[in-house]
Amino acid sequence: MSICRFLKWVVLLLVMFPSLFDPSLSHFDSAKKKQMREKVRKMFYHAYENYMTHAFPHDELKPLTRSFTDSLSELGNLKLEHLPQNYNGTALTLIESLSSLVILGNYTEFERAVLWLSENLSFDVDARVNLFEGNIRVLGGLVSAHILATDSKNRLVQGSYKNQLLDLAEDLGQRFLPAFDTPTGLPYAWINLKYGVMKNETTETSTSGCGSLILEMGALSRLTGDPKYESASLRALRKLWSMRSSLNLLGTTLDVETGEWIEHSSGIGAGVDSFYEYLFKAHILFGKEDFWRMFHSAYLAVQKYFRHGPWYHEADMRTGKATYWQLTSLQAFWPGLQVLVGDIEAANSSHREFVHVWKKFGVLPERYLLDHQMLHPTEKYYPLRPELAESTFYLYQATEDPWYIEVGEAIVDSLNLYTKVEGGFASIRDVTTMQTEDHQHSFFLAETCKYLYLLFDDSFLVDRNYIFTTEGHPLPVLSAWHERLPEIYIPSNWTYVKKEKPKRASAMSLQVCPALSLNSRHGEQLVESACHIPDARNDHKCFSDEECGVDSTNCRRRSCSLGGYCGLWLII
Ligand code: DMJ
Repeated sequence: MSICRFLKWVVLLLVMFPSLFDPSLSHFDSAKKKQMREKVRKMFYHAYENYMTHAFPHDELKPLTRSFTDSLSELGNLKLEHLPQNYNGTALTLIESLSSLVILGNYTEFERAVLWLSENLSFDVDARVNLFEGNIRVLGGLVSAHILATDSKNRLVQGSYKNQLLDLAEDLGQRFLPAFDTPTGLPYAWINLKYGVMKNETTETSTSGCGSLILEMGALSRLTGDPKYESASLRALRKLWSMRSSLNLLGTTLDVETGEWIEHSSGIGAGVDSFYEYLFKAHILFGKEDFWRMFHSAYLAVQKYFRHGPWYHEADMRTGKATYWQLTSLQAFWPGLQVLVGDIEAANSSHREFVHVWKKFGVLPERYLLDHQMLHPTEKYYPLRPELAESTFYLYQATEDPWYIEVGEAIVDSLNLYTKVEGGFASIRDVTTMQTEDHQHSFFLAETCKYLYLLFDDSFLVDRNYIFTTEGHPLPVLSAWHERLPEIYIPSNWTYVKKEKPKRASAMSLQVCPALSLNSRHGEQLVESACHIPDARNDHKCFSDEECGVDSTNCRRRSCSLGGYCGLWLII
């Protein structure tokens, strides 16, 4: 080939495949991500279209029998035993799909869905709804979709949209308020959307049931200008926080009338998980110092009393003594939260353990007994939960380590292999037999597919500053919603992290271990995570002490062991 012809080929290739010559992204990586993104898109539509065909406007799809369940009234109760007779659903899965449709770029379907809901949805229904679930799935879905629909950048819904989703959200918020009418301000766990709190309603609720309302209710207040939603959820959160022990630990269940703890043991999983998440995310969204202070103490207490290496067990809030040594699939969200905080090394090491368990069983079992190294006898199920995909997405955003893409691929492959059926995606009843169950949970569309898609294609986040609610619904970080927005807090949102050198992990970490603040090189302030270890190598191993950062529990410098692992053992 003549030199001229060769150069012509090079130019042609450059024009057609620019990523071939992009040193930051190999062609292989970008092609792989594109291929995976398309696989996830197909998964989403397989789930969505089956729901629309066989279940809509009911709540959730039963993919094996291609029928439906009006499960909103029993959410939070996996057995769905007492479904009411005269409630016909509120299109829950459609509401949960709205923000995912936008992220997948399907504005036409988003607009169609918004208009349908605007004209047909009513919450004047005789359905007893779990306040926590109703808040994160329905209120969060509507508020987020309203913001996406009206965002001046997007203008996703043309002409005929007159804030109906916000009106619906406000109507729902009003219906939630009677739940807060207790002597403590802690809300009842269950509320009938038509009749309010039922006679003889249980007074038992969970920590997350009281502490995970502030993002959605706060956003509703900011959007409507009516402070009562934010006030009610804030009062509940403050009361809950006042019930912490001297170790800064909380229990799992409590009584809303008396304000007494019922279950003193707790961890970072079921019944508590999103309480921690919302303290931190409320700080990002609303900027209040208070949220940060609560989160900071709570986070350090978790690291001190629950963490055992990469694992998190449960402990008694009064003594800090370990109670249950169990891994639960809900705990897998924690590394994602740690990425937001800037504790990347801790995030990476526990994420790896969850991946190990996922690979061992093919999916994550609901509960695994760490002390006996066996599955919990009755909780062997996997209901299409998103948490591992969520953490994988956050870790990839923070590190750009291609290993996380491989993890995402493994998750996608197992979901397609074990849970995909002709009529949608089915939950797994027992991970040892992979027997399926007739339920496609709405969070599969709101979260599982969304986080997997964002892992492979984050274009939705470019030039946007969003945080995700615990149900995966995006809310914008707006200075107008901030009590106080000092400059350093702006990059605390992880969307900023990836644009910087990986060493500038998160401004938040500065506050986790404030004593070990910054080095200044070339006059530039490095906002390096106090707990950060560079995570760019495939084997995740360290070569020197400097690479190991600082332990977030006690703010001591970690060292690199002979085997190449970071830890505190050499300096204790
Ligand atoms: C989701 O509904 C939310 O993420 C919630 O906080 C707990 N987990 C489920 C899905 O597993």
